[in-house]
Amino acid sequence: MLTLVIDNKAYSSWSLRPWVFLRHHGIALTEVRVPLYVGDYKARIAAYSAAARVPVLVDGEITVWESLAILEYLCERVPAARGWPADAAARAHARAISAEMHSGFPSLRQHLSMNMRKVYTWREWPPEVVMDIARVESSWAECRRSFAGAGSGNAGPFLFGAFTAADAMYSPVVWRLHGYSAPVSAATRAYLDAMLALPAMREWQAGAQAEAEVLAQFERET
Ligand SMILES: N[C@@H](CCC(=O)N[C@@H](CS)C(=O)NCC(=O)O)C(=O)O
Repeated sequence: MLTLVIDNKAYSSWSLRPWVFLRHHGIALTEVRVPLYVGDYKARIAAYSAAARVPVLVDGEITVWESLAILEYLCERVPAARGWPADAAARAHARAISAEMHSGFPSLRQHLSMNMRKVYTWREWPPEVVMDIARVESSWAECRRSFAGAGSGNAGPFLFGAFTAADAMYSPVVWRLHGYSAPVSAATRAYLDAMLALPAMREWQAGAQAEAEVLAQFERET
C-alpha cells in the first residue's frame, strides 16, 4: 500500500498533484495529512523525508519527495495508468511542460496562491502574472493542437487527450485560474471545466471544504 503525506487540501498545490493522479486512477493509498503550522508539523513531515516538505510518497522501503519525482515514480510503478503519453514526441513534450511547471511561473505562484475553498472576483492582474497566464494558455493550446483531439488518436478533453501526469502537474493552476476568475479563452475554459469535473478534483475540493484550519496568508479579501 502506498502512503502519501500531504498538508492542507485548501492550500497545498504541491500535494494536489500526486494525490489527484493517484485518486483519478483509483490507486489505493493511505493518506497522512499534516496540517501546516499546527504543533510539531515540521518534525512530523521530517519523520518521512529529510527535506521536510510535502508531498512525500512512501512505498515500502522507497521514499520519494518532490511532486514531479513522485509522479515519475508513479508512472513507472503503475504502468497501467499510462501516466505519460505513449507517443515519444508527445511524451517528451508532456515532460517538458511538466518540468516548466515545476520550476517556473513564479508570479502566478506568488500573486495567486491556491485556495480551494474560494472563488474570487479578482481584479489585480500585474503584468508579470498576465505573462505567466499567457504562457500557460499558449502551452495548453499547443498541446491540444499537436497531441490531442480528432485525428490524433488521443480522444479526451485533457492536454494530451487522455489524462496524464502533465494534467496532474497543472491541476493547481487549473484551480488558480478558476479560483481567481481569470479572463481566459474559450478553449482554456473548456479545459478548466474538464479538469474541475474530474471526480478526483471534486473529492479534493470537498476535503478542502471540510478542513478546519484557516491560514491568513492564503486568504484574500475579494
Ligand atoms: N518542490 C516541492 C515543493 C514542496 C513544498 O514546498 N511543499 C510545501 C507545501 S505547502 C511544504 O511542505 N511546506 C512546509 C513548510 O513550509 O514548512 C515539490 O514539488 O514537492
